Amino acid sequence: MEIKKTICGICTASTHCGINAYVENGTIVRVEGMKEHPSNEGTLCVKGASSRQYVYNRDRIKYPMKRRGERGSGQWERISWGEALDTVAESLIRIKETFGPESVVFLAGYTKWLRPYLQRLAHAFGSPNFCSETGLCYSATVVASELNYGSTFPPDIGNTRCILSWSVNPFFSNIRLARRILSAKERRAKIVAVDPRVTPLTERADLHLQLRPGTDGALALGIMHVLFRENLYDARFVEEWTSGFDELKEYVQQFDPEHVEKITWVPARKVEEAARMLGEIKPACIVQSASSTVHHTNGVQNHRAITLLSGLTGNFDVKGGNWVQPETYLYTFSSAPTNEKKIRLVDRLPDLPPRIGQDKVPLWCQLHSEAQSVLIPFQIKSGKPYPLKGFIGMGANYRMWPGSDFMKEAMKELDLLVFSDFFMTDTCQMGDVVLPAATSFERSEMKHWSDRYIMLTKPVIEPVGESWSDIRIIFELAGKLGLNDQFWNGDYEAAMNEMMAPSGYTVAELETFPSGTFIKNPVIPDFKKYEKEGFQTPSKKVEISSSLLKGCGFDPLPVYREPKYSPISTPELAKDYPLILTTGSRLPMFLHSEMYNVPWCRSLRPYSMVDMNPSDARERKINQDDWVYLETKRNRIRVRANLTETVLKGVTHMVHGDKEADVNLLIEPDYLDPISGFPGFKSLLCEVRKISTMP
Ligand SMILES: Nc1nc2c(c(=O)[nH]1)N[C@H]1C(S)=C(S)[C@@H](COP(=O)(O)OP(=O)(O)OC[C@H]3O[C@@H](n4cnc5c(=O)[nH]c(N)nc54)[C@H](O)[C@@H]3O)O[C@H]1N2
Ligand SMILES: Nc1nc2c(c(=O)[nH]1)N[C@H]1C(S)=C(S)[C@@H](COP(=O)(O)OP(=O)(O)OC[C@H]3O[C@@H](n4cnc5c(=O)[nH]c(N)nc54)[C@H](O)[C@@H]3O)O[C@H]1N2
Ligand SMILES: [Mo]
Repeated sequence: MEIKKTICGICTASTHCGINAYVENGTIVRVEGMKEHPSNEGTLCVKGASSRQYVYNRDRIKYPMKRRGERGSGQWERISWGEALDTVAESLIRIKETFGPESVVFLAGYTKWLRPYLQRLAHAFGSPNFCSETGLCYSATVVASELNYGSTFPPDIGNTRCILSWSVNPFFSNIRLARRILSAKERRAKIVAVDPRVTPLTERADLHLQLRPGTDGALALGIMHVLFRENLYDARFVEEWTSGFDELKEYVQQFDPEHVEKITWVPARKVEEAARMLGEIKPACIVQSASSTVHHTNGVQNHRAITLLSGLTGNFDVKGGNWVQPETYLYTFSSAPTNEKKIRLVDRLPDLPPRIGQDKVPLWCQLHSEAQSVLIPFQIKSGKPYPLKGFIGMGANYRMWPGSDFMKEAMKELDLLVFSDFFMTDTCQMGDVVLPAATSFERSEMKHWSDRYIMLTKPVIEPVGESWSDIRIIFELAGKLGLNDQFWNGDYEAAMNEMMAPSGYTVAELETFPSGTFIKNPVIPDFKKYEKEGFQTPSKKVEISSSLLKGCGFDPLPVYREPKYSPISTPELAKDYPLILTTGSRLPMFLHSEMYNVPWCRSLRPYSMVDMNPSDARERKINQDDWVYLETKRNRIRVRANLTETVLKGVTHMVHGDKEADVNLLIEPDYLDPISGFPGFKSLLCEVRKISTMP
């Protein structure tokens, strides 16, 4: 038996735990967390521990396959890789000649590792339409902080004395982050947690602000009100480095804690307490969610208000506060610079036709170099501003979209649907050609961690069936499309060497560190860089009043507006649908639509459930585990009731990605934030009705 080093590629790019794979006769017989890896130091969560059931799952796609008969009829014919790639390349060239290269969409789902090369393929082919899950995850938070500060600013948790955790549940979503927050707590850092639900983090916090979903902006403005009233803000920073402060001060007059309590349900004295902790304890940092605050129709403006708290309290770009660090590779700062942007061919975008969404969410497109995936189904249906005909999806899942049935129907109108995935999902079932992808255990990839750590993995087993790594699929397809010269003539090692060139590392050197290595020459940014360069905004200042928003006809201040559907904005609707619905809070054993087919994970939640407060249940004569309809104005799904005090009275929660009860059927496809195009996944109105006779 050999112990081989690799990573778990299942959850977030910032975690990806180090794994020891015990391999016997070419088969993984056991996995454990890698002790020497700084990301997890020997630990693994339930998903990583279930790796064998994931890799050797009976749903794995084993061979390239071509559709026989009607789309979606489930009839497939095994074909060779050669035939598969020829078929796809011929169709792509035909579509390109008839409709132009822009009519092909290249989409990466949740998986990150293949993105630089898939975006390169899209742009080299001539299509501006590379897109990903960032159309509804993370990027809107980046846009919000760029509007304010011209950059993002990750928290310096290792040196902080106070953490304002604004809608993160790392015990379920990111165990690496959870461990770092716990270490800070051991050093007696204070924790203020903002979350509408009770979570393992809020239980460990010094103060929990349990707000009504979607009212984050009002809460942040309420905290500002107290900071200004009690002179707890950094007047020198404000004076020297911000524009629009006086208008903001005037605007937040109305957000006194009592008024804020009415909007957000957070007791006034807790708003005051939070402001005092944030204003008085230095340094303090904000830990932001990758998505919860921007999964609202008012998300970008709410998130702007939250992030402004950092500058206003003098915690921006300081040790132990939020520290501006440019991403080095795939959304992570490792201190080893790479050529990622260059390899993505982002600089070609201005010369390519407009991206999907450039007409509808121009500001988001200006600040984010992808097409807006959420808007794909609208463009398929309308054919405007130009038709879409082909779709290459790597790890694509139509249930990601709000109004998932709308996306599914739209996809059926395309001429070509190609998917690569590990598993035969119901999205793959709709395809014309399906390609088997290799998991992190079967491929070689480069990884960066913010612990200033880097690793180049090697396959620990032969690929399952005839699966290939996505990169190999991309490189070979590029060859068939006549783009070999832009793909290092098929040499992945040469590509990685070019990627890593600015860091001074080569593949050959990294191969000598099978479990990875701390960066030898870290490039570490200073603090308070703005003192030399100003901020990367048009005015070089912190734009409390945003010139870019103003230019696009939006409110320049981070004003608070109610979610599009709420008891306050739509009281009539709230009569029929009196409960607030938030969706998609993470569970530790599932990842979106993934892990439901992995027995250990599934056993922890064997059926679909909606979380509701016991008093709401009592009013509806609903008991634990009863079958109910979870219903919105648009649709209903059948689930079982889970009675829990983790949600407030009046609030319900349902996970997303469960194909037996897809909550995205309940959401209108155009229930979106007008600035980012992000869906309002987390502030909806619903009702829960007991099913008395089972259909
Ligand atoms: N196990 C597991 N881990 C994951 C994922 C997964 O599917 N499963 N997904 C990954 C991905 S893509 C992402 S984006 C991250 C997300 O990571 P997190 O943001 O940490 O996790 P979430 O559970 O989505 O959201 C955090 C909290 O936001 C709260 N919340 C809901 N609505 C609101 C609101 O209106 N305001 C505020 N302030 N809070 C609200 C929820 O109650 C929840 O506790 O997790 C990543 N990690
Ligand atoms: N209602 C609601 N909807 C949501 C959310 C919510 O909170 N509420 N959250 C949103 C967010 S933040 C996100 S990030 C999205 C995520 O949504 P999706 O991108 O749909 O996420 P997954 O279901 O994890 O992954 C899709 C597919 O990728 C495959 N896959 C995984 N890794 C690889 C790989 O390396 N190669 C290939 N070829 N395939 C791979 C998986 O098997 C799976 O079939 O969902 C969004 N949808
Ligand atoms: Mo996400």
